[in-house]
Amino acid sequence: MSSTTPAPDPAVPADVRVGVIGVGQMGADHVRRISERIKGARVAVVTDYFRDKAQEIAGAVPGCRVVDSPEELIGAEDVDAVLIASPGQFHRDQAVACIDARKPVLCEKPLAMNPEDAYEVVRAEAAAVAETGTPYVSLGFMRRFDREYAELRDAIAAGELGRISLLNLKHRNAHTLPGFVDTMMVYDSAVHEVDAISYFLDEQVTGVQVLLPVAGPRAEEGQHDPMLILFRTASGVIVTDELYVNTAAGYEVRTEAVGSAGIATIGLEHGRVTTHLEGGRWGGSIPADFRPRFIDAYDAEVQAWIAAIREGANVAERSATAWDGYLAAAVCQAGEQALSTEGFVPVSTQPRP
Ligand code: ISE
Repeated sequence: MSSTTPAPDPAVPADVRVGVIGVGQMGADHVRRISERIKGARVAVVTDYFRDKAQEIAGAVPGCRVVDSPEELIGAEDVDAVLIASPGQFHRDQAVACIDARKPVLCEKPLAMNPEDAYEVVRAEAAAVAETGTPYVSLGFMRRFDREYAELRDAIAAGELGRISLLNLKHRNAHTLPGFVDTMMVYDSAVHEVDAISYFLDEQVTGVQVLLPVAGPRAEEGQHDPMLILFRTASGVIVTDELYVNTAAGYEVRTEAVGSAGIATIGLEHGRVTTHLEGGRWGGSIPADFRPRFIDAYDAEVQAWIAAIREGANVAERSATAWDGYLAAAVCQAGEQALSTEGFVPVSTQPRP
């Protein structure tokens, strides 16, 4: 430190040094978010399977360095907390490694690509909590931080809509990455609706049925797109979830809650509507993908995570937890089985440790 650089003020806690595993579409967005908008944190280390990409992302962040592996990042002295944004099949091992290193971790959904792996994370955290009293895992179900989701949940909880009979959900992407087959549509896309059902209704999904309509014009090999998933909850609510991941139009996520006293709809994000002065048309635009559509929810989720770490608060009280991730994986497993089964497939779960 030069003689002209003021000494750090001991009264102001240093920034949380975040290590980001995976700097593809989602991870790079989180690096920008932490670097530009999140208070009290900075990205200190990144790693990615594609080192060139990691170098490119780190190069835009002052003081950020690249390491060769998730293990090296998790063990790094200059990493206080870890954000996992790698592909879902790596999340179990990386989350368990963070728990073993006693470092708080925000793991992007899904927690794992099957309930057995997700349950391993739950068990590892339970053992760590028994020793330290501290939960370590926050799960990236960011829709819980969406303003409209929170408002709808409060309205349902307050009884404003009466007794809920149906939720009609729509989850539309403009396109998906190559290889995004049916099981990915369930574990990586529908997983958001699975968590949203518990979030809105405060109860668990007990059965799943999948209906495969006529394929859309852009369904890829191994993909039934669109797909209709039916969920049944413990109290008998039926949820319809239209998954359409190659619309080519844009990103639309909608919820309609049908109750005995009212019907509420969120996700009708129109933004600016323009009347075109020629051709007698009017219209607006559709977000390209989840990053612009849920930017505020992602920001709120990551800021809540960093604030909990800086305050020494219980991160599990500020976000979805490893247990929420396990329950979602168990429902997704029933959904995966329902892809090739007629009727509802029951959801089975392990006891909570
Ligand atoms: C992606 O991983 C996300 O989490 C998006 O929110 C979801 O809409 C998309 O389908 C997933 O692939």
